[in-house]
Amino acid sequence: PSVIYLKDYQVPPFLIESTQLRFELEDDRTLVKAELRLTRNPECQVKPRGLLMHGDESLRLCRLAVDGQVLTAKDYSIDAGTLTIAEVPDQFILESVVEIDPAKNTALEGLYLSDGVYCTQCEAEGFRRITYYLDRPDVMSVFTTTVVADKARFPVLLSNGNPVAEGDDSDGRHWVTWEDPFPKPAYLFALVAGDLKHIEDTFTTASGKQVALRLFAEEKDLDKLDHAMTSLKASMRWDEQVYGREYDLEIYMIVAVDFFNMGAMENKGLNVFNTSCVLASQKTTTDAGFQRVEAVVAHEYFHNWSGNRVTCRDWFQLSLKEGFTVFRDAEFSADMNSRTVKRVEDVQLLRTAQFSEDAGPMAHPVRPASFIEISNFYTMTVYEKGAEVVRMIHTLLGPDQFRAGSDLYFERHDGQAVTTDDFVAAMEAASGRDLTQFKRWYSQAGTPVLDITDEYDPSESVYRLRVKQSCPPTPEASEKAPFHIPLQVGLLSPEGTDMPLENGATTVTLELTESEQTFTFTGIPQKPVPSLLRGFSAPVKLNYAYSQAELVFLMQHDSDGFNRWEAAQKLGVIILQALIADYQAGRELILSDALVGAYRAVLNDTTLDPAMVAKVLTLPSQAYLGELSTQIDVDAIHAAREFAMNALACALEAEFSQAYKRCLIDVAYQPSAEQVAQRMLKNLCLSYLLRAGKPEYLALAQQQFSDADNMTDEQAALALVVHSNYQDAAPAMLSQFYSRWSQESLVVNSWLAVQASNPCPGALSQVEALMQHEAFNMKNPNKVRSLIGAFCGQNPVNFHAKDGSGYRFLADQVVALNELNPQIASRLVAPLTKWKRYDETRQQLMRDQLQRIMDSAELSRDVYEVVSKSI
Ligand code: B3K
Ligand code: ZN
Repeated sequence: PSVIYLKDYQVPPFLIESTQLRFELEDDRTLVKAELRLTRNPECQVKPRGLLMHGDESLRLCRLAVDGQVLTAKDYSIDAGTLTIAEVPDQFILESVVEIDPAKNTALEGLYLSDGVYCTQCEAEGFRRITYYLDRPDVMSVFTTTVVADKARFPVLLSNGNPVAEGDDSDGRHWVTWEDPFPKPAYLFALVAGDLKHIEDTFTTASGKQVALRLFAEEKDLDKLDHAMTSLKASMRWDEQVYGREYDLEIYMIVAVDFFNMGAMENKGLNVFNTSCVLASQKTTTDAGFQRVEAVVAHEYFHNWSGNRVTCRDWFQLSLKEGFTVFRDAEFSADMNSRTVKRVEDVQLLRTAQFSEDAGPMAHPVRPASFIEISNFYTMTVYEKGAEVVRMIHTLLGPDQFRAGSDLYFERHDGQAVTTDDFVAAMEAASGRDLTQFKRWYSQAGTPVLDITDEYDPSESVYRLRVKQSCPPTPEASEKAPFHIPLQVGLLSPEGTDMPLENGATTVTLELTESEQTFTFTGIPQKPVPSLLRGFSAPVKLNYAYSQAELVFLMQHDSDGFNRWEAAQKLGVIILQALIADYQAGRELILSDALVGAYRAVLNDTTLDPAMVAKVLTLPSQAYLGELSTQIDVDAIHAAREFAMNALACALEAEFSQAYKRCLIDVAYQPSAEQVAQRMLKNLCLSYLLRAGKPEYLALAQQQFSDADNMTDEQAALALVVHSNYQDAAPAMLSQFYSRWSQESLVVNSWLAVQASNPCPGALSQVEALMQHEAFNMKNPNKVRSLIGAFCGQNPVNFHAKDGSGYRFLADQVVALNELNPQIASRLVAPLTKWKRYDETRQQLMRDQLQRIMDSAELSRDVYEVVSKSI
């Protein structure tokens, strides 16, 4: 497979002014007729005689004509992935008819069938599986699409834009024509046909335009669409208020499908969603699920501007739309719920999943410089780190200048396909700031490390922070130039109050630009405790030698909510790292009083947000502790955490029990921030209580399981018991849960995931057995993620079993999936690629399995790229 480089970018020689498509959906094939108005691109220097189009090998060409003249085999050539017409005029109509087979499409890219519903996924390069085309984002065209199908079985026929005509044919078939007036790249094309039902609402935009909102699903799921509708309307209002962006078509549609490679897709006017990101109901969906629906609905809606109206020039610019849109959806969620909780959750994800990507063989900059398969670059780095980069611009510019920059960006580039440089240029122009050095965040991979020391001079009342920045080597570069890093800082007095700094502000943004810098604070009357990297103002690792006492102090007094949580995490890290070392050395494990005392104080403080109490009382995760280790000792980390949690449970049993009772809710269920917080703390308390060693707490969990009127409480009780020492109680609860929910596919997914992530011995054979269960389907990505993905990603102790059984299992599944669905196969393989982080025996076992995959027949580009780069 060949490597594609950003530096080789060239403007397209041809443009497509208009695209007319006609889909005839038949049982054993689909006919796709395309009529494209092509013209030479005036901006292209070269004038090739011929035309090169993208088209997957699976297309069966039936007819090809230029300006009505049918071409014969001598006029064109077809090879793997392209069709070349030897000679074309400057402006012409290209007609083609191809035959495709959606029913056989298990890759779920292009046009495929999801449980009897036709749907499409074209980003990034799926459109070339539908017809021959210039399938690149800088070719934007106006689309008119007619869909023809059997009326009884496919009553609903949808595509992008507004419906303009429809009719019935005499043979029981019908058709609908859709017109999308906004030029778009082919990756935003969508088509849906099926027996779907919908709910409907309207939205009136700020300028008074009426928009019809229609959400489609199978009839049995129609009662699970209200939350998505509420979220959609809230997103539309928020984008008007915060970014001044209005919706632009007469109709906005969302369709829920069960077979989908990722969360959702922002096709113009016709989003296609994984059911897991759009359906929600009290009985079947957890609070986290509700929040995910809200966030993903918003994310896809926000793409209408950041992605669709202004799109990417090429796929190296993917973060232009994804980083910005993730930042936008994160701010939306923060406004709708608790800002601090949202920030904590995002940082947890970034510091585990993204930092480990940045430290692994697939590390790449936010704007990658090369790729083999673009599908492999829909990553935590492009999305989440990309969002952090936009957040840093927001921090450096402040909200008003950032908004001015965003306005200018949309004004300058509406209807264009542009680059991350264009985005930054708009921010620079609107603010007058020079972001030249800042742009290194787009081109250099790796997680910067800040080493900070300080000194206080009482005679001069001066406090100094010395900051060194460095960045480890990554595959694209071993030497890194210094980053421009906004470091938000506050100083706490010994009484725990914020000291006034510049102009009386209590938080200042230090701008790091050099590898070593000293920042001096004058007029500091006493030695302060620094609160560093407030709000996690940059995606970096920070080292500062806090004492345990200082961390407890910050937990109690820091005015920055994020850093109060961070202090608890840091305290947890220090204590757990000591326990890990004790475990490794065979010493007795003893829990520090400091942690018990700090936890007790937080648990007894009823003025705190219960969600933040729950976050603070959750020890650093296995994944985060692994990420912080030079060599990951899975068993020691697990043992240390288990010991600490058990000891905390015994020491604070009474407090946990009281807090559990305080959090019981006696009013009707709402997925509101307030109730979500109470359930979160309640279930955290239950998790500790189950470790206190008293059967009465098992009874409490079982009672919560049977009495729950919502999925959050029901599922928490199930997972906690299944993962606990009460192994005898688990099977009955699991089978009760399954028989209750066997008809709810999404709930069954959580049932699979609870078993797959069970740290108790025997999880692998359980997973293998479940692969034969009626509930499992290797062709459905949600099932694969819930079972195989959860075992390999969320069950470190079992996945990393010393006999290599977990690794062998994963390699088997990757080989099987490589044929069915390369994108899913390639995502799944990630845990094996991190082999360098483990002990020598495991390293060898993991590499053996990577090699086995490598040696297996016919690797897809997706799997080939990831495996070859990590061996
Ligand atoms: N843009 C899509 C992701 C497409 C992934 C293609 N392999 C979803 C999103 O980020 O909104
Ligand atoms: Zn997106």
